[in-house]
Amino acid sequence: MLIDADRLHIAIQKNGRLSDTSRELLKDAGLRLQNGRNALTARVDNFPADIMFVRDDDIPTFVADGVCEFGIVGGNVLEEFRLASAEPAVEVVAPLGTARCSLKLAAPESFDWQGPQSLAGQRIATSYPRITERWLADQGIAATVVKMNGAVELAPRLRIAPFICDLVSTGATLEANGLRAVADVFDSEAVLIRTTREIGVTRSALGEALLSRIQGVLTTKD
Ligand code: PRT
Ligand code: ZN
Repeated sequence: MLIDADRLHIAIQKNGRLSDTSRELLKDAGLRLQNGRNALTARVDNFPADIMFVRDDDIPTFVADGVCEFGIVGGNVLEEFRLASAEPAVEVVAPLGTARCSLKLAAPESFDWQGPQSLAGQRIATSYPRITERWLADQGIAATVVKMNGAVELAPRLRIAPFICDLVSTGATLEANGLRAVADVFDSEAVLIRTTREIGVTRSALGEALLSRIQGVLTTKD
């Protein structure tokens, strides 16, 4: 797609826990999307913007690279991206209050947890290695972090690692896998992000207009 200088490009998750609320927010802000569910992009027919439907993990990169001026992503994914980048050219412009969850350290239910020192020299499986490593450093604990891209809660059973650091909302998944949360590592919610790259006068003005519409929606929801 041609990235034209007089339109905004907004990245949202294609399918997943952020998709419905992201679409809803844009709709409540008055943006009418032309394409249906299965398209990879959608033109907005009453505002100069195009929507890109992507994997959530790609959203911070797209916004930092300036491919999209705006994006909606989980604070956890954004934080992991920031810790991985030398100069992450992205800023949070609005916390959205949706997709709330916490990255938690969990141990087998039967484990005699004595506090973070119980992790010394142990292995911890997670999809968020940098956030986990930062937390360990803050606690002054040396442990081995093992990156998994999914099914992290299976790690103890598969003997990959006795501990995990994973997202929790209800806690049902931990319980179903014989695990219990022992420490809070990072609290997350969906956030609206904007590129800090130079985007020119027209798109800057469009960005301000979009942001004020979104802030209007968020205020009425408070
Ligand atoms: O395909 P794509 O890469 O785009 O999506 P994804 O599969 O990586 O992400 P997705 O849609 O599962 O989650 C997107 C974002 O939603 C996450 O990055 C978080 O910011 C947020 N979120 C909120 C959650 C949860 N709640 C959540 N509960 N993400 C994942 N979970 C997992 C949790 O890890 C557990 O395995 O859902 C499972 C159920 O949780 P419990 O505690 O309710 O049992
Ligand atoms: Zn993802």
